[in-house]
Amino acid sequence: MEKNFKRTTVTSALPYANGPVHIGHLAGVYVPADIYVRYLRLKGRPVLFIGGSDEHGVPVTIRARKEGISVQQVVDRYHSLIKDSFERFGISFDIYSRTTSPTHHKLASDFFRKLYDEGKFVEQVTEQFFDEQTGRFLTDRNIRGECPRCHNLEAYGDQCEKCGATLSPEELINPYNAETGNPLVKKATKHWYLPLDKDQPWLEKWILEDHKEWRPNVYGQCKSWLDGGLKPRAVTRDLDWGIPVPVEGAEGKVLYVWFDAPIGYISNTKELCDAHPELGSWETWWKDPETRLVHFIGKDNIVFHCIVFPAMLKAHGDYILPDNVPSNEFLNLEGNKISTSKNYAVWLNEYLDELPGRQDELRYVLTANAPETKDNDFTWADYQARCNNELVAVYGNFVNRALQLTQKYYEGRVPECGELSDFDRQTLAEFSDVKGKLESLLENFKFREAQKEAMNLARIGNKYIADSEPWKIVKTDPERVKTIINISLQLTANLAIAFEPFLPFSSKRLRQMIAMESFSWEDLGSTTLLPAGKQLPKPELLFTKIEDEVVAAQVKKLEDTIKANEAANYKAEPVKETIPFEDFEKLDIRVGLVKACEKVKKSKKLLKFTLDDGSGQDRTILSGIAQWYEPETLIGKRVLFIANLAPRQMMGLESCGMILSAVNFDGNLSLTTTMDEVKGGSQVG
Ligand code: B3M
Ligand code: ZN
Repeated sequence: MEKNFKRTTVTSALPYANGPVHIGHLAGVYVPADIYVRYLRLKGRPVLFIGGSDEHGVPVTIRARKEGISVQQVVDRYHSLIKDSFERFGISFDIYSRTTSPTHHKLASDFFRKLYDEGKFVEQVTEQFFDEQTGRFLTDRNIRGECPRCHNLEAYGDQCEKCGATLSPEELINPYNAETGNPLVKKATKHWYLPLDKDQPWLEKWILEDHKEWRPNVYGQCKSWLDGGLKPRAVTRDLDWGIPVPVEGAEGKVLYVWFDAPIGYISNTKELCDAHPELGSWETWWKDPETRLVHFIGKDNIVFHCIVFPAMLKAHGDYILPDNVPSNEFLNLEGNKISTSKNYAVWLNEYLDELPGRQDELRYVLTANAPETKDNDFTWADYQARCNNELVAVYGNFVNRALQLTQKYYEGRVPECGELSDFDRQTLAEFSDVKGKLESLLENFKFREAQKEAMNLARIGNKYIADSEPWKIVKTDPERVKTIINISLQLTANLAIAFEPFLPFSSKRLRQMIAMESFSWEDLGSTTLLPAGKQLPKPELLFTKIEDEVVAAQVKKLEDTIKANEAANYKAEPVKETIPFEDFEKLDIRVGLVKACEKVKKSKKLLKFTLDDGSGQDRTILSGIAQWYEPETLIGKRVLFIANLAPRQMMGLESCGMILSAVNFDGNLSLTTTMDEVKGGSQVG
């Protein structure tokens, strides 16, 4: 149902303040939200863009205990890191606040209390796992124990990572606290539940009938929750970090993080509007039916934004419900899952430091490859290819040609546009419908397609200059060349507008290069943006290439992380069966001095060693370590070898013995040697 709204409240998921923001968050939530908001602002539509950090919940408390600092210190650190990175990256929030703010504590607490007073919750006492030594109740993920199926001793309360079984903490044998190792007991505790089962009928109508336009992934997830039948959900927890439950006798209990966090959107709007009366009352942005509410989120947050939060808003009364919840799927990284706990990610703060001034490059690639309908993969090779082949070679190249020719032929002054040829008209016609196309894509949250359309403008421009070849006719038909350059400059000005929501940094630079002081979205498609005679400053390059070394360094960083994780998780193979000493004595291990070493022809694996084994005669041994060592570098080294192994034929050569190497956890081989100088032929034992 199309409705005319007067204003839009845009929220983006509040990231947990337990680590920095990474490209997965950006692609899923913040870049699309920012594109949308920038577009609405350009259109002159009233909009607020609300962000903030989610500073409650269990993960921040775990991080604090691990690092031996207070939870407040953890959230302070990550809140300012995240806020600062978003700012540097051009995510144009109207406010970026936090859920530890006094405004939020009061608003969330009052929200709960109103529902409580009106009897909207059900109270229930249940038995939960409790650690008597720390005096804490535990969440499923913090409980470990023996898996009832495969007897893995480290299964989690919700899942066994060894056999893949989905578990509940009750099923674990000998459950213990994952952090402290303490055994757990069951203890009764009271909590407040939101009876979602009662909301089922109106939610079904509101989502399944009235919001068929929601993205299929969002609609589908809602449908499967609803089909499964909604159950009451606890909105309080036994925890000492969070917003205290404002009810007598609820000491030691706080609001569940997923109860307070979405209210954070409202609190942050209030904080903003209270400080800026010109924006009107915060209530207009949350309660007026003529306000459109849009939540940008990742796919793991769908149920909370489409079912739980609307049920809370409805229970409270007065509030509007979201009109759309554009949620993306996940972004992977070089074929692997992005993981905060495994430190496997491209972190925004590091990207900004390591590739300074390249915000738009990342924004471009994340949108071009956005996981709008399915999970997608970010690779550095694709990043480089898109930057170099699209931003530099298409957009940058067109702009640069238009501006350079203006300098060369007209000393930087915009030439007059003369009579149009058929080709000019055809080019301008291709151009004129771009505004409509972009608008319909952007309004329907199809950012990937929309950015493609904007890039298409630059392709049209490139083709226009290439086909009209002004450099060939500049002497013979100067009037025609003026028209060609004029049109190219008008197209350039259009690009600065079309790309503004997507690539705000380069758009701004481009506007400076064409001395365009003011502009609006409505100008898009116009061919008279730059008046003839206007003096343009000296142009610079809009984009520069991403060099191979830059990409190689980023790929190496990720590979190093994977290796570090593998090393951290490495468990040595179980020791083989015990043998008597006499069996060991049968082996004759010795030191050999490498006299010569070379590659074995036609073999990728083998090196041929010539050893001084103390016998006065050279000994030849072939060893499969060519992948790890350059043969020349081994000459003069002492290696350990088994001297009494029966000779073997390999690649037409006889190998007399076996050189010993250690096999690292990652499969890499390392030759063994002695600490001190030892003569060839010395026995090892
Ligand atoms: N902090 C979860 C997340 O970052 C949560 C979002 C809250 S939005 C109200 O995925
Ligand atoms: Zn198991």
